[in-house]
Amino acid sequence: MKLTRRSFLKASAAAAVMTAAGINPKDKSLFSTANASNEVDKWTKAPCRFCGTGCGVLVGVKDDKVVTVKGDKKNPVNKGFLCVKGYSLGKLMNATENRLTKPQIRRNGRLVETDWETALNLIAKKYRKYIDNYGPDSVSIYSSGQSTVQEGYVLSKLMKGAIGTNNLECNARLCMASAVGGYLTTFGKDEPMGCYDDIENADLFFIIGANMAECHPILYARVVRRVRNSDVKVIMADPRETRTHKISDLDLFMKPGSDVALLNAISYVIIDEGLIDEDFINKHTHLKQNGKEINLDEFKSFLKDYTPKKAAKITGLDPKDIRKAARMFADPKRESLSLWTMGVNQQVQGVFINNAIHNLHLLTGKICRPGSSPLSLTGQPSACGTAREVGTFTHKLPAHRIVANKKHREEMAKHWGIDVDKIPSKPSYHTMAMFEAINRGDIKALWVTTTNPAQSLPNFNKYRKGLEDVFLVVSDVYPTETTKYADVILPSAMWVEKEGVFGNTERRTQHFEKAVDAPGDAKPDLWQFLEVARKLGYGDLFPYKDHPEREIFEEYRECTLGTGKDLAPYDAYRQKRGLMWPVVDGNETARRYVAPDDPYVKEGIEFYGKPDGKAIIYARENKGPAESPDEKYPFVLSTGRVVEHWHTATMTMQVPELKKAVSETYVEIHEDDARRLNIRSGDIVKLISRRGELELKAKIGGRGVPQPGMLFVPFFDRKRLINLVTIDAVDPSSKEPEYKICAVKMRKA
Ligand SMILES: Nc1nc2c(c(=O)[nH]1)N[C@H]1C(S)=C(S)[C@@H](COP(=O)(O)OP(=O)(O)OC[C@H]3O[C@@H](n4cnc5c(=O)[nH]c(N)nc54)[C@H](O)[C@@H]3O)O[C@H]1N2
Ligand SMILES: Nc1nc2c(c(=O)[nH]1)N[C@H]1C(S)=C(S)[C@@H](COP(=O)(O)OP(=O)(O)OC[C@H]3O[C@@H](n4cnc5c(=O)[nH]c(N)nc54)[C@H](O)[C@@H]3O)O[C@H]1N2
Ligand code: SF4
Ligand SMILES: [Mo]
Repeated sequence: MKLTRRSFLKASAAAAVMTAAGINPKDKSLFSTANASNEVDKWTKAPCRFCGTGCGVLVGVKDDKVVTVKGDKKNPVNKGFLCVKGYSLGKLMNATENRLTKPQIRRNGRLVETDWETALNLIAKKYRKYIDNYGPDSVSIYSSGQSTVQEGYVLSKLMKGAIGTNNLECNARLCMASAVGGYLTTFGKDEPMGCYDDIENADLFFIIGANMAECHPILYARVVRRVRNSDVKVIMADPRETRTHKISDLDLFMKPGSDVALLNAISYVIIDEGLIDEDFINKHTHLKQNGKEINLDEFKSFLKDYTPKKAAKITGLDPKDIRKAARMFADPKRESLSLWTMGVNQQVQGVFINNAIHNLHLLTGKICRPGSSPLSLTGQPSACGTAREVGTFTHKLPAHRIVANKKHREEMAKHWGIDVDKIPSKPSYHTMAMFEAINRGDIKALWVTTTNPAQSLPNFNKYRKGLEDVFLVVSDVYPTETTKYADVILPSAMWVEKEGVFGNTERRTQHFEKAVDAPGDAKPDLWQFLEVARKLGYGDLFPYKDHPEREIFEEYRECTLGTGKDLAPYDAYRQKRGLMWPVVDGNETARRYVAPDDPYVKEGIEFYGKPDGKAIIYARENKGPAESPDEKYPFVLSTGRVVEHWHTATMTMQVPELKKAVSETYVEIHEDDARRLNIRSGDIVKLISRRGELELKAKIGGRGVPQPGMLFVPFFDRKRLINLVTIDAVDPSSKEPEYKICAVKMRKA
């Protein structure tokens, strides 16, 4: 490991990352589109369409075609670099042969092409009929962290303000909900206090449950660059070895689902060895266990169940490594930055693990200063901007408001010019419950936009019937697993075929203009929503005319002012490379909760999400996963990603280089298990869980190596649906599914 680390770091950071990100730096083919040309009519700026990093892209357009894309050197996120997916955006925009270009409706069981008027009238007629006959809760919309801010705002207004139902959810439930739960419970407000600039200021990176090399390559590049300074250390906590480990100084290959035990043990050592910042703890925190206030001594005695020795039994780690990790993290000379993603969030203990990560920062006071922060990495390009900030969840209202809060409902009712009673005060269904309600027939109509649930929901066998029976509208850009079940398919414009705003991990709100026309009759999602809203008779609430994207954004912006997530006027985003909210008096905020950065804080640090300005250190027990391996199902199955593909790969499979690089999914197996079961790389094996089964190729060694007893399957392959096997158990508070852990057996097929 160390040798690779040294040689990895010796290469230029950019080249190292490109290799980790699957790009051969010498291969220029991806960097230009099929009809590449040096001549362009215009360049427009946009955030990348893929991950939540939010890299800046310059889009070169000629004759209404994207002819080239390049990294935007002026964008502080990526300073001109892009990963393999960012570079492929040009090809993606030109790969129109498989695009949906005409609306379709189902007639006598078959999907047939139609015109927009017929398709939209049908949707309005059905939605109206169900609302009138069965009430507003009989209809629903399932949206996305890839929807624009404007799309999300209109959906919220349509569902909550016009129709009067909280049946609005989005795929960020499958992704960021546990991170939201962590920030909310610990700090009283959602979203990170830190920013990417913390990477250049950190001396210790604690990367837990994140494969940054493949999933956040440009942030990984920034970490790699920082790590080349030999004093900077990296701790990796992941049960599986990944490309990200190339920079690791201390590997914690703990048992899947033992994160809380590991983190509690680190807290134990921090307190036991006197590495805490007692002044910080007294001034800025209080402690809680099971809803009751406790003091530091009581917290200490709670942690006695997690001494490194005891935790070693749960995690399978060497107690010495746990101590070492604690000392490295808490070293007063170091600024410590925690980074995590789905390895943490996608567990039934997701919120507790988030709390336990925050604890490390609160115990040591390593927070709210350059280089020290708990920075949760966001998955989708606008999971923050749209899903979390606008709030396209059942329990939320725009600008971090919640439906259960009377004042929040009143504020939004006033803002929307509606009767406050229109907005139901109780959340209805979180995502998995919504699909259960669809199964039961309680929800009769579902509109899916910018997400592909038939491939991405866990335990899909259970939810198929519902999708077959419900009146299903799907807005997408390609035919997908989900469009198979559709009654209406709406061909949609994507990325720079429309105008919008995304919000990334570091609270940076970024604008993109329409650069080219969508192919065929494809239309922007926003236009679709507004048309149907008007056809449903809510035209008065949606009066936007000349420039809907701007008018909607300004309307949304107004309700962010004074809430702590203040946005700037639309034109500021058109000009700038994004701004980090809160933006007050034209100034963005790099770090929240601390003066003078945060305009909401007068002096020092104040966690103003809590009434007393103090964050909470939680005593959280380690309970483990919903389904542990046993004699019958002896393996832990984990699922996730590869750098070349985006989720269900509808888009990345259109780019020949990406398709060729990884054309089908596989199961990673540790060599000891493979030997024992006489399985070789390339053999077809069968994975069987209590819920479903799947045949796929075995892979031993390579970019990911799970620990013995663990298997890992990327979920991008629509021909081999691993979500027939996964479990739909959810975290009891965030309702995020446990994609990372379920029990399976494996045999040669
Ligand atoms: N190339 C690419 N990039 C993407 C995406 C994509 O589809 N493709 N999607 C974006 C989105 S929406 C998201 S959410 C992010 C996801 O980004 P990541 O979370 O980084 O990616 P995953 O592969 O889902 O899982 C991360 C790691 O969790 C580990 N893990 C499994 N079980 C456990 C456990 O019990 N504990 C811990 N600590 N770790 C565990 C796995 O071994 C894996 O290495 O990526 C974003 N970026
Ligand atoms: N087994 C397993 N399953 C998982 C996960 C896991 O780790 N393991 N991770 C979960 C997570 S974190 C996430 S975020 C989800 C993601 O799951 P999904 O959201 O279902 O996956 P995507 O492929 O991103 O789906 C986006 C869809 O929108 C379409 N699209 C693209 N642009 C536009 C547009 O502008 N308008 C419209 N209307 N459509 C557009 C694309 O073609 C695609 O079909 O998957 C979850 N599922
Ligand atoms: S790191 Fe993410 S945002 Fe940046 S280019 Fe790659 S996919 Fe796009
Ligand atoms: Mo995600």
